[in-house]
Amino acid sequence: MTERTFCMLKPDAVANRHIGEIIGRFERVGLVVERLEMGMVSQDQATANYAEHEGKPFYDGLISYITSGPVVKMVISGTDAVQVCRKLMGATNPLEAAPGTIRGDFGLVMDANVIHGSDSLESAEREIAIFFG
Ligand code: IDP
Ligand code: MG
Repeated sequence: MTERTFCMLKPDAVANRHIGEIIGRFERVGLVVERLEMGMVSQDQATANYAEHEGKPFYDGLISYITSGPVVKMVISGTDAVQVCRKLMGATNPLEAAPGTIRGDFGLVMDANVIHGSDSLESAEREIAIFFG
């Protein structure tokens, strides 16, 4: 099924100049970058996006990290886009992310794990609304 998902290159990916290489991986498998915007994540967007993690030990660090520098926000579409993006991203912890995945290849630690991607169609709809209105 054709789906739309939300992906975001986190501040470390932008700071380390990996924008082009990472977006290239999505295009290489045949997904389409429908919308793309570079900019800062507002406090409201950060707390809305990560509401499910409120109260966890890493939450405050996560919010300050995601608002710390420019990110690249994207709507990506294509067949099974949600699952394909998650597969390309790899496991949350770069230590466990397989080589060949985005987090496995561009990340080192959980605190700066390169990329965010919606985990379901429902999350995708919600997150696209948060970041693109
Ligand atoms: P996901 O990004 O793979 O969907 P989630 O469990 O939804 O992973 O966590 C959201 C984000 O919170 C992660 O991408 C990571 O940046 C951060 N995070 C999750 N667990 C930890 C942790 O144990 N320590 C530090 N940061 C974490
Ligand atoms: Mg998640």
